[in-house]
Amino acid sequence: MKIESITLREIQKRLKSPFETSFGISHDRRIVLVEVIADGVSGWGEVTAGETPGYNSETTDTAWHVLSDFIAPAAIGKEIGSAAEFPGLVEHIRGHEMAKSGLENALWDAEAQIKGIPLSKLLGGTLQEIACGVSLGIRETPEFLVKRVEEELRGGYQRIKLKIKPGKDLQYVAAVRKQFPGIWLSVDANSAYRLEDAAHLRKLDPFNLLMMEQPLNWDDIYTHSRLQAQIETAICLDECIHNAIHALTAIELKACRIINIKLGRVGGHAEAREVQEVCRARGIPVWCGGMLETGVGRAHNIAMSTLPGFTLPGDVSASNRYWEEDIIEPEVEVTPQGTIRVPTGIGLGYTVRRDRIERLTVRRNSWSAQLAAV
Ligand code: OSB
Ligand code: MG
Repeated sequence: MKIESITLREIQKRLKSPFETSFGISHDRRIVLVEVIADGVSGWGEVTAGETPGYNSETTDTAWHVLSDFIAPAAIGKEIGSAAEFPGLVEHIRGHEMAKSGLENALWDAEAQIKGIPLSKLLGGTLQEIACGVSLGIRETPEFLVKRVEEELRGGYQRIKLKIKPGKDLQYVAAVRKQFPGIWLSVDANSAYRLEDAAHLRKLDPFNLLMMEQPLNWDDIYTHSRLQAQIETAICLDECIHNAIHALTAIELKACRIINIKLGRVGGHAEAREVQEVCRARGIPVWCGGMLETGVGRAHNIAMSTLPGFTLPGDVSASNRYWEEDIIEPEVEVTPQGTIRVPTGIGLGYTVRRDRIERLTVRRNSWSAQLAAV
């Protein structure tokens, strides 16, 4: 595959409703989309960085900078055997996994189209339908949250995840658990607690949670191993796991019993597949996390979720939970059983709506192999 052109676009798009986590509130998204032309075929990827460095160290603007000044110049005009070789082109750039993932995933989409197969098949996926859960932001009161949970369960979702932070945890979990004793319920703290909170976090044990996601510091695997030894609830690591070696470290240290995989956080499909394999070989369930993506990122998440290690419902849910109008067609829909049917068309299996993207674009930058060669 020859990387003939790369185009970055920043689009701005308002979420239907604000989403509150322990690190802040997200409402107006600023999203970088990457379009690559390889062997004459156009592939799309999404950079999942947030507007602020509250989840990890990347932001929309750091991704724009690193893609524009380092990643695109390193990749333009290069010939690679497959998208799986892309990480080799950007090995010299430390970190910035979300920025790299935007271009790598666009190449995976292009390669699947060149080969005339769905992206899920190119990745080695086996599922035809994936199980869906939802992630619910922090609410004003436990009563509001219970109402939201009820709506999502009515929509068929198989697992409910509640965002928590100190002062907005026990009461909320207790209220939801009381109303819905039998559901798959989990919590996500996005690094809001410390090891000294172990006795407090142990109070969540009686609620029979499926998991507690990333309670402690975003880059600290070791202290999670200390916490896991003190609580019954299974810890799931999100922020801490940037690659397969991190996953192996966490498993061997017994820092978690479940891992969430996000394409952007691990740098793209190639590394995500490795993380999945490390976990699968050791009996650690994985599931696909979400970053409030548009349809482009969502379609990549769906393809990844078809790999055999993805045995728990993910955070990949319907487009209309996030957007008045998505940038793909058809939009991502969820069945009454809380599943998404994996598209069977080539590449992402959804049509990217260029007209809508153009309307939302606030800046753009392009590289072409001919110009790079001159
Ligand atoms: O930790 O999973 C997270 C959103 C932004 C940043 C981090 C996280 C989240 C979510 C939302 O939980 C998942 C989604 O619905 O896309
Ligand atoms: Mg999380």
